[in-house]
Amino acid sequence: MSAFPQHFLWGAATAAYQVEGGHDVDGKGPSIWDVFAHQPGTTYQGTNGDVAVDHYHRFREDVALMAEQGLQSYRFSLSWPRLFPQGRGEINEAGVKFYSDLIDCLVENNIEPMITLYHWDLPQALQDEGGWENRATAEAFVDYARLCYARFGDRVKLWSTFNETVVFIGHGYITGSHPPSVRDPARAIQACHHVFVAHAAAVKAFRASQVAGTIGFVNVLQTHTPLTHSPADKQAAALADGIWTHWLYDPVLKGEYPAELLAKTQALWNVPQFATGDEALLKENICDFIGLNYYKRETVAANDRQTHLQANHSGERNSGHEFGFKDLFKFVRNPTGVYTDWDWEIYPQGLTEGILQIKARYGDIPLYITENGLGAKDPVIDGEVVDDPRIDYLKIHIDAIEAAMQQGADVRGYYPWSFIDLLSWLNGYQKQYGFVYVDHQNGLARKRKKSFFWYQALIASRGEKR
Ligand code: BGP
Repeated sequence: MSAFPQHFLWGAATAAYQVEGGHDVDGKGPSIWDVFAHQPGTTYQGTNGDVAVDHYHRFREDVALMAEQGLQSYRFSLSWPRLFPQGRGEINEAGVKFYSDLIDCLVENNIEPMITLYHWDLPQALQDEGGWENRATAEAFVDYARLCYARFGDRVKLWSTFNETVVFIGHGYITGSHPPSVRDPARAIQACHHVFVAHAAAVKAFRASQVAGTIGFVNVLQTHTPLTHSPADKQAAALADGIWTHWLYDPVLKGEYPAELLAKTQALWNVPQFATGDEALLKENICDFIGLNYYKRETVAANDRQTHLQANHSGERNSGHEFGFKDLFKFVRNPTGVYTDWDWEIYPQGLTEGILQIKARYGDIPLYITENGLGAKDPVIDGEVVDDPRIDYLKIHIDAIEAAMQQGADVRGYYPWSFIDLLSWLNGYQKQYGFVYVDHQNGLARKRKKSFFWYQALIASRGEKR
């Protein structure tokens, strides 16, 4: 008997910029990713989401595939500039219609929609006014959220506000590899604070709305293991936990920042600066669940020098460099680890450990595994996509979730990344994650991979058949 209950949701995930395409059609405004990816040298071989896999025009075909696979839930994000081309003000009704039709199509096929309001594609018009560093962006976000609750809340019960602060703030404002390409920790901390304010205010607005559902926040779950037993490496791993995890989970699950770190950032840089009422807003609007995106763990060591991020975006092993913050910590290669071609360590136990760490720190909060998957160049044999490594990866991670549930964790759903092959932000279309292959040489034709049928059988058996 598996530990997965009848009501457990077996789903899959995507995000707007990575699948939709239609970047400038039917009144959509530009997002920061549209602008960024059009600048030379920002992404792998100049790839962008202008067309992506054209889900905007082919969503009915894609939902039919989801239904055939037996998906019970589909996690996707809304493009804010498709709904508000200028970020606020005038509504683009064509954009509303697109999402409304998509939601109807899902519901008709008994697939529960799970909406992410923000998966990184901020309207460029708001970036031009300062983006997340400008508190007014948080206010615009709440108006945008209200529109979504009003137009889609009659059919959508599962909502989350933000996807992965560590990535869009960390890369946007610290490493500089995502828009708006800033490298300044103090600015990162203030921008991140406005994200927490936007989140809490959107949770408050959700509860004041008519929507009969739940709202959460999605974070990266990454466990940190010290490279050695030395006190310095142990301290480095603890710091990585503090900055990478507690700083980003505490405000949404406890309504406050971790006190020790807060004292440090305020002494160092005088951030985050709170406006009157922020503390109460965070405290009073703890979200209903947390979404966890798990791909890998990091091995951590003490570090005495600053290194700029140079990640592996080509899929050629060892083409990146180790990365760290001076006097805090660095991420290093685990000498005994098993790695993907993009140098991400495959370590399913980290998912069990991470879930249990969240439970230990935040109590019995409901959890959804909102992303998990293997990025790979899939093998093609006689025209069939034989993605056995993906099946193996997903299987051992489902086992890991089950182990956490057997130890009392309240996990309610699993959303492999991704339903369909899509654009990987900085790695192009060659880093494949999907159950469905997209043939870029043949009009973006869809093709079921081996993993499509494997997951279909798993869902039909409610997790028994792995
Ligand atoms: C997460 C993002 C996804 C997705 C995934 C895989 O951080 O939420 O949007 O892209 O990672 O990452 P990558 O595409 O870099 O391999």
